[in-house]
Amino acid sequence: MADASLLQELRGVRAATPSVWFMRQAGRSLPEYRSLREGTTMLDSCVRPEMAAEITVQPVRRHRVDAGIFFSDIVVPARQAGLGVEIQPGVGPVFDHPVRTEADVDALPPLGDDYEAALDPIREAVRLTVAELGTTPLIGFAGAPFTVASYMVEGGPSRDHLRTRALMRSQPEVWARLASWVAELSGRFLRAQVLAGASAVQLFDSWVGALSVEQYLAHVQQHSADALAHVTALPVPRIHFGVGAAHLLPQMFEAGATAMGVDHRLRLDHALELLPQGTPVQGNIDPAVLFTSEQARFAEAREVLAAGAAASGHVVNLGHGVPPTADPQVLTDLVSFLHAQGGASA
Ligand code: 1CP
Repeated sequence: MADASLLQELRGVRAATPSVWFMRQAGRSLPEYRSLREGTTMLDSCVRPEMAAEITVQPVRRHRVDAGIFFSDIVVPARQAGLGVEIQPGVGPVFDHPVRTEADVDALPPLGDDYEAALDPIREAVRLTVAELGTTPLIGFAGAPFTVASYMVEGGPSRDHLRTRALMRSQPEVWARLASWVAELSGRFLRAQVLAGASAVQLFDSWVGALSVEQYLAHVQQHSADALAHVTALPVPRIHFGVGAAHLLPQMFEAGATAMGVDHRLRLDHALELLPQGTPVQGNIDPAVLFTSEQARFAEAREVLAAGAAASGHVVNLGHGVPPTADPQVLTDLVSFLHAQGGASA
């Protein structure tokens, strides 16, 4: 069977019609999500295979996007490994015991057979999703070591990731052990999804933009590479994405990506100048245009297509996730608009 257009673009082969999916396409912007989730906590919904599969398929059905993004969260692996973590509504992931000292790192659970077994509901959810999606590809994902470790060190969401960045500088060996643990945690979560049927992966290093190039190279890049190494032997494209991380694009690519996700702060043609020739890119419609006139929205979509036209492959996405307040109809109409445009091969 021929690859879906979206996978072709990720492999650097242009298709006749633009391909599109949205980060956070599942979730709170959809009424069918809110009603299905009622009475179930976010993290419990991630380990109920039927529910996770249904939530993953909802936006594909509704918006006709070209891929599903597996419904889960970057802290699900930590939870399955036995850490106390919840997603607090309106806040985000919150850990019971922040990891800040050498003793805290010593106390992290080993990632042995118990962890592999705890990933069974994830494998089952992926299998159900892939069966339901048919020819539409499923993108698996994991959080990158810096972003996941930041939640663990800070205890929850943080604006500046100060404690994490201080740990990196003051106790680099403690940081390195924590980041290695997360790389193994996330890497095995990624691999489980691919072996169960996901046909591409995205490594989310959402908060890595907080780091300088020097700090990234010294303390983070190798750990992200270790996470991605869990799937490099498998035949799936590997997208790497960060927010506000334009200054890190080449280094993030070198961590073992095959395609780069770009946020809305950097035009795709400028991103291409920073990346090795032939790198497929993903992005980067400003989520703010979901709240403007249709005319402004479609103008932005056209500009993004034009800026990506020179790439070997381009998958359209938003520059970051769908805000919970977005009108779902606006997303559906944006997908139809994009599909009506000729691709770069046309
Ligand atoms: O109750 C709810 O509905 C909670 C909202 C929610 C959802 C729907 C959270 C809490 N996570 C998710 C699902 C999720 N998270 C997905 C799958 C669905 C999809 O994309 O369609 C994915 C890929 C993630 C990944 C994720 N979680 C990231 C990386 C992507 C990004 O947005 O940068 C991050 C940083 C998280 C942490 C997180 N989880 C949830 C929230 C509100 C946050 C961010 C909190 C913060 O500001 O730090």
